[in-house]
Amino acid sequence: DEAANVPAAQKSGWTSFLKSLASFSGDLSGLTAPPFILSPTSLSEFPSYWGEPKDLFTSIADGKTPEDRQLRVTKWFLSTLSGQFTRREKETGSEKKPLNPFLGEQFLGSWDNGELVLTVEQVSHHPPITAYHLENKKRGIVFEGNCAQKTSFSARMISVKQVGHGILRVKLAYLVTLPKLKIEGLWTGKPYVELTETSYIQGSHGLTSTIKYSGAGWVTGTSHSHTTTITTGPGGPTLYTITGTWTGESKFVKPSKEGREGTVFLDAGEEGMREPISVKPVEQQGEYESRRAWKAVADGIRSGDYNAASVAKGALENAERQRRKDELANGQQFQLRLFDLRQNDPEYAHLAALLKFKPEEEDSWILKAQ
Ligand code: CLR
Repeated sequence: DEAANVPAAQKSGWTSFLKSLASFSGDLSGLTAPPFILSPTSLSEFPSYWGEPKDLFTSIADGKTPEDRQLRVTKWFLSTLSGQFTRREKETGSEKKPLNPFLGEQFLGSWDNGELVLTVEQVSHHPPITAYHLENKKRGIVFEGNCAQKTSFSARMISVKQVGHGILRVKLAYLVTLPKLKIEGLWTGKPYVELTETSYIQGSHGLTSTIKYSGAGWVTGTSHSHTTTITTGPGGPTLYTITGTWTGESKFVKPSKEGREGTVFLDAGEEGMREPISVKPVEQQGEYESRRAWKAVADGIRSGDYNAASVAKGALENAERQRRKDELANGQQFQLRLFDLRQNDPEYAHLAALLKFKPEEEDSWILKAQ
């Protein structure tokens, strides 16, 4: 029996779900999955992973030189990955299908008593696009961006291309591109994420971090591996090389400056380095805030009352459809509440040009917090 992790009563549902995947490409949000694989958390909460290594994020502002800052930005980025891509599976035994945010859904929270603040808004429902803004005003540091996913299915895996990018500003600006992911373990009913290919961090001063991902049975044979170089520009001379896993330890290796070879750059597995976001109690949240809006659905999934969850989900989705119809009938357009859409952002164009990176059509705009 291959699907050992699928509850007996849901095996046929899982099989037809996998079949529907095989003939599918686009966004996964529309697919109906069996209950055991549903998560009670909305995708609008995911940008909080960027803020969890809060001290590494804030300390980017302490960087003294462009090189020092490039190392700090790279360290913070790498330290977010195990939260983003392995923690859910570690905690619940498998990756699950998050709730699909409604248009205008918000996720608001903070760290350090409101010093580091996260603002998230779902800016498109079809296709799903999430905008986020993470800021420590006191330290003058902002990370802002948008994310969407393009999924396809092949070789028993879901491939997820992340569309979107973030820009980090702390005196200088950094363009952060996002890795592609593969969802493996589908046949056994225990999906998990592996990262593939390459992502970049391009500084406006010219330095480039190139992060190459590999997994088990690939180059290093170890899952969740990366090799990162910091160069004077795309294809330029290498200042630092860092290798290891993005869930555990990474070390400087040859070639690196200043005799750092062999020393530890980051231990992403370190206890207490990532802190979950603080969010207001549901009763005090606004009507568009994620956990308030999805409460009945999430409660149903958590307690195993999938019928209640699906009734609540249907009610929310119908109300949303009705809102869109009303807007259409009144000749109105949905107004974003927390972000503004800007076409052809010059800062992004400049950074992308430095990276010799051709932004994709759907990614040539940026969302800025209002
Ligand atoms: C969202 C943006 C975050 C990084 C991130 C982490 C995990 C990804 C998620 C993104 C998008 C949704 C995702 C998830 C892993 C699994 C889940 C791809 C990119 C899919 C939709 C679940 C499929 C599960 C089926 C097998 C049921 O910054």
